[in-house]
This record gives sequence, C-alpha cells and structure tokens, in this order.
Amino acid sequence: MIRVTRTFALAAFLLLTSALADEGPYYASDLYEKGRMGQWPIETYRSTSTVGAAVNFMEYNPQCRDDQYYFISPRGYSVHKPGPMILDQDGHLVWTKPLGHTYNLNVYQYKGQDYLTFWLGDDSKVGHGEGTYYMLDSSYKEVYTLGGANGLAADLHEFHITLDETAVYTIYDVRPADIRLAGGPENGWIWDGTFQEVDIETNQLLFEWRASEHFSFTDVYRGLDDTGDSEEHPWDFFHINSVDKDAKGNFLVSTRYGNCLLYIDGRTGETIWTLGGKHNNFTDLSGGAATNFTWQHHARFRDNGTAITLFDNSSRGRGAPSLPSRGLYLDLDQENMTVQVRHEYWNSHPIRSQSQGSVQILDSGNVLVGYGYSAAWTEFTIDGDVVCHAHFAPGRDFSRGKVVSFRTFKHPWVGNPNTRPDFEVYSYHAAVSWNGATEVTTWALEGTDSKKSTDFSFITAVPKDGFETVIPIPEDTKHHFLRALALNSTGHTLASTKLARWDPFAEEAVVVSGDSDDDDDDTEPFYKLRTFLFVLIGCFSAGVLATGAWFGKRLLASRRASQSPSDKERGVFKPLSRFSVSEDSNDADAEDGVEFSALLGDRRMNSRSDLETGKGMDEDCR
Ligand SMILES: *[C@@H]1O[C@H](CO)[C@@H](O)[C@H](O)[C@H]1NC(C)=O
Ligand SMILES: *[C@@H]1O[C@H](CO)[C@@H](O)[C@H](O)[C@H]1NC(C)=O
Ligand SMILES: *[C@@H]1O[C@H](CO)[C@@H](O)[C@H](O)[C@H]1NC(C)=O
Ligand SMILES: *[C@@H]1O[C@H](CO)[C@@H](O)[C@H](O)[C@H]1NC(C)=O
Ligand SMILES: *[C@@H]1O[C@H](CO)[C@@H](O)[C@H](O)[C@H]1NC(C)=O
Ligand SMILES: CC(=O)N[C@H]1CO[C@H](CO)[C@@H](O)[C@@H]1O
Repeated sequence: MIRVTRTFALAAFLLLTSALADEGPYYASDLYEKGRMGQWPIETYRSTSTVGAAVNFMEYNPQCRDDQYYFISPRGYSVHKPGPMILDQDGHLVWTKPLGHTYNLNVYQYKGQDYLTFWLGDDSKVGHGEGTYYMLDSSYKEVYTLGGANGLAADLHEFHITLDETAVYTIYDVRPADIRLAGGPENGWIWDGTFQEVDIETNQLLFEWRASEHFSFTDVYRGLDDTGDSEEHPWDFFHINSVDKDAKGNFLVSTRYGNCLLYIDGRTGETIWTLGGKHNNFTDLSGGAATNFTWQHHARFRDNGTAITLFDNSSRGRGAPSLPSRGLYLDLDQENMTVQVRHEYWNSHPIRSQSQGSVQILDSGNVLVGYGYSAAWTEFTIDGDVVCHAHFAPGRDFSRGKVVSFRTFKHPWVGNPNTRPDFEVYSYHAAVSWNGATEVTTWALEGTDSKKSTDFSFITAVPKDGFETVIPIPEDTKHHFLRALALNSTGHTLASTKLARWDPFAEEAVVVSGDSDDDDDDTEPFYKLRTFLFVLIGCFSAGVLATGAWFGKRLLASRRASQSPSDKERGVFKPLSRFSVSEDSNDADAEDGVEFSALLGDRRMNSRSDLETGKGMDEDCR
C-alpha cells in the first residue's frame, strides 16, 4: 500500500512535467466516425516507425479498467501494415509487428507460462487459410510453431489449447467426394472441414476428425454455388470455424453452413448430439431463441460443460433480412437434453457483422464481444448491458472489409521484450517508447559527456504515459549525450536506451533504435525531414540566410524550451512513417516480409494481401 501511495504521489508530481505523445484514444469523436482521420486511423510516433491503431471509444466506463489488454489482429483493404496488436485498457498501443495477415491473436497458459498465440499465412484461400500457428513467450520470442500434421497446413479459424495442454486447430483439406446428394457430380471435390489435435512439444498427431465422414451433405444450408466440380474449385460445404474440447475428452465443433454445433466423441469421432441446425437434439426452453442461431462463430463450453457461449452472426443468408448480431450465453442440460438462453448480448449500437466474431467471458465477469468483419468490440456486463464500446475504424465503413479483426480478446499480459527501448532527441524534448513492454511505469533521463563514459547524471523523470512518452529536457542541461532508463513500479531499471548525441540547436532529430542487434551505441543522427527550414532557406539570399537562420533557430529553440509539447508541435515532429505511409499503399508487405523473417527466423510465409488477391477471407468467410 505504501508503495502504491508513493508511486501515486510521484506520478501526480511528475504529471505536471510530462506530455503525452499518443494522440488518441478518442471519445465518441465525430471526425473519427466520419472518416476524417482516415479509413484506418493510426497513431505514429517520433521514436519509432511502429504504427499503432487509434481507438474511438463510443461508450466508455471505468468499469472496463481491469489492468488487462485487448488483443486484436487488424487487417483489411485499408490496413497497410497488418499484424498482431496488443492495446492497453485505455486503447494505447502496447505491442505490434507488421508480420502480415494475422488471425486469432490470443493468450494461453501452457505449462505454467503465458504465451501469445496467433496464426500467420496465406488467407486468400476463399474464406480460410493455409499457414502456421505461433506461440511467443513474454519476451516475444517464438517458442513453438504448429503447422498441421499429415502434410496439411493449419487453417486460420481456430487454435485452442485444451485442458489436456494439447493444441487443436482447424484445417481445410481439398478432397474428392461424391456430392450427388447435393446436386453435384459423382467425382466432385470438397473442402473438408477437418480438425487435428496435436502434442505441442512434438507436433505429433493425437486425433483427427473430418466432417465428410460424419456429416451429411444434405444437412447444410449452403448450395454448391458453382463449386465442387474441380479440384481448383472445391465445395466448402461445412465451413468448420471453432473447436473446443471438454473435460470428458469430447469436442464441440461449430459448422457455419450447418448452422449448428456438433458434440463429437473424442475416441470414435461420432456425433453424440447436435445443437441447432437440421437435426437439433435439444428442447429449446426459450421458445426457439436458444437454437435459432445462424452462421455462428466461436462456440465454447463454459461452466464445466453446463453452458455454451457463441457469436451468432444471425443472418439467414442471402436474400433474407439482415439481422443484428448477438452474443449468446446458453444453459445446456446434457442429461435432460434442454437448452435455454441465460444471457443475450445485443449491442445498443446494432452491428450487422457479416462474418467472424467472438465472445469471451472476462476475469472481471464482464463479457467481451468482438464483431469480426466490423472493426468494433463491446464489453457487456454479464447481464447484457453495454459498458464500453470501441471502434478501431470508422463506423461508416463497417462491413466493407476495410479494417477487420477475426476475433478480439482481453487478457492479463506481461511483456518483457529483449530489444531496447527506442529513443529520439530533438531540441529540448526526448521521446521514448518500447514496443511490447508492459512493466515500465517511469522513464528517467540521464546525461553524460562522452560516448565512452559510464558515468551518468540523473536529469529528470516522468511517468510513462501511453505508448510513447515525451520527456521535456530541462533548459540548464549541459550534457552532450542522453539516454532514457525504463523503471518499473518498484524503481528497478529494466532497460536503457542507446546513447543519443544531443545538441539542442541541431536541425535534425536524433533517433536511436533499440531494435538493431549491433550493440555499438551508434549516435550518428538519423536525419528527419524538416521541410519548413528548407522553405525558409529558399526564401532568402545567401547573405541574409546565415544570420536569419541562426536567429530563427535560436528563437525556435527557446520557445520550445519554455512550453510543453502540444499536438501542434507534434505536427512539426512528424515521424518519417507519416510521410511514407499512404492509405492505399500495398508495398508494405514486401518490407514486412523482411521484418517478419527477422523475428521468426528463416521460415518464409506466403502471406498475401487482399489487395493482391482481390478476394480474401472477407468476401467469402461468412
Ligand atoms: C439426436 O437426434 C438424432 C436424430 O436426428 C438421433 O439419431 C440421436 O440419437 C439423437 N441424439 C441424442 C443424444 O438424443
Ligand atoms: C432468434 O430468436 C430471437 C428471440 O426470439 C430473436 O430476437 C432473433 O431475431 C431470432 N434470430 C433469428 C436469426 O431468427
Ligand atoms: C465437471 O463435470 C464432470 C462431469 O461432466 C464432473 O465429473 C466434474 O466433477 C465436474 N467438475 C467440476 C469442477 O465441477
Ligand atoms: C433433469 O430433469 C430432472 C427432472 O426434472 C431433474 O431432477 C434433474 O435435476 C435434471 N437434470 C439436470 C442435470 O438438471
Ligand atoms: C521490478 O524489477 C525487478 C528487477 O527485474 C524485479 O525484481 C521486481 O519484482 C520488479 N517489480 C515489480 C513490481 O514487478
Ligand atoms: C448479421 C448478419 O446478417 N451477418 C451476416 C451473416 O452471414 C451471412 C452469410 O454470409 C451474411 O449475408 C450476413 O450479412
């Protein structure tokens, strides 16, 4: 308690001198919703070219503050740097990497350790994908990869670590099939809805299940739609999109086109019961509301198998009226075969989510619903009242595939990156950020006079605020080299930035990246464009220029030193990424590939953007 009070007092004092570098989050911003901040509103920073999402809280309540983090995987036509992304409870960026099209970013505990799990790969396969699941530890180091046994590639829809500490994931496997029952040819082709259970350490296959062996082609609500006649155009009849495993060792499988959940025997693969769809086995005590879900996603057992949650997309399909999506919490009596709605989660801002989505019961008891194809999440009370509602793209663009996150989760997370923080100095301000770090509470600034010196003097300290913190450098600072130290809540130093050469009158900002491996403190300035100076220069003859520029710089520097950085000033400090990033650019992918292999070793991913393929998940995974 004493520590908390002291930290709080320090924070309150320091707050006066600190400045927030992040511009968001926004609160019910009309400009945001109208798209005036772009189709993919982003945060950019001075100390790094990392790009974060800017969040607009349409509804906000302190009840959502539980010190946990949001896990999203933004992608879509407007997302130029797709990748996994962690945001803090207030919507500030915590971690991201432009790895490419990512799905299912989540946190699982495995053998007592928390892992960040996600899928990466080729999602251009008509509504599903071929790729790999990754498990990163708290330093963001890749520890496990799971690709699919029997030569099959893991699909993007599901990755789940079971109570037995095994992994289950979905697979879409192209197979020949006699589909005459569905009006297709005898020598037809299907995408078989498949899942595998594997040992995480060895990737050894423990169980495999295929829909075609247990589910009739006549029990689905989707026609052939001109597919099924060739290996190139298989019929996606089942569309498996979630798998859970219970304490009895049986599986709960969601089939989107069957509009039902199947309970599968974990030894024989046989169907024990069906909830919803054409062969529903349950008496609906809610008069139909518990079994009328359609095109559903993310079915999970709850309360030791006595309940189920799922995301009900709700539409009856093409031509039918489009209904708002809802989260569902169902009471399930597997003895008497009854089902009843315990809670429904209807958004007070109705969202028609065309596809994808998730429902998670949070540690706080609240319920988090992710809207998949619409860039929004909502936190509800368990009873279904909206507590917080956030957009990570303008609402007017929902259901257009511009910004999408397959699922959204919230978890506790501790990130201790093995990189160093990123640091920028310019004039009388230093900016510092550390991609992935969750434990920093204070940034301290130190100075020294020689690059080789190990003798540092304390200059100032400010509380960490958002992703990037700006530290005002006191006017009487005389040191030629500066660095920032990351301190945790008990005052321990977690890391230091590399040294930055500081000259308050320098025209260029100096940026020292913490990401590179070379440990030589390279203080060569990384030149930033300061256009206004050049415009100024262009206006004067050489003679006037010398004096004019000198005076100009002095003036500017002293003005900067006497006021705290504001958003207006940030306009001047625009990082390079602001200039190079354009809403529609798709050349980011090539460059991302490099960073990706740097993180994940030599493995090449055939990640492709929607722009390239024209038609991706968004179009067809419904
Ligand atoms: C579920 O219904 C099917 C028929 O649709 C039936 O064959 C099966 O025995 C039922 N299962 C249970 C557990 O009631
Ligand atoms: C399912 O039932 C609920 C409650 O009766 C209703 O509000 C909802 O619109 C129904 N959904 C569909 C897809 O018919
Ligand atoms: C969970 O349910 C199983 C039966 O399905 C029962 O044997 C077990 O005791 C239950 N566990 C808890 C923690 O209630
Ligand atoms: C099934 O119904 C019977 C009779 O109504 C009841 O006694 C029993 O508790 C029910 N089973 C469960 C698991 O609720
Ligand atoms: C701060 O960091 C030190 C050194 O790593 C660690 O021992 C201490 O537990 C940390 N404090 C908190 C509150 O995590
Ligand atoms: C809420 C809603 O209607 N969502 C979608 C559910 O899936 C169908 C079939 O793909 C879509 O047409 C709906 O728009």
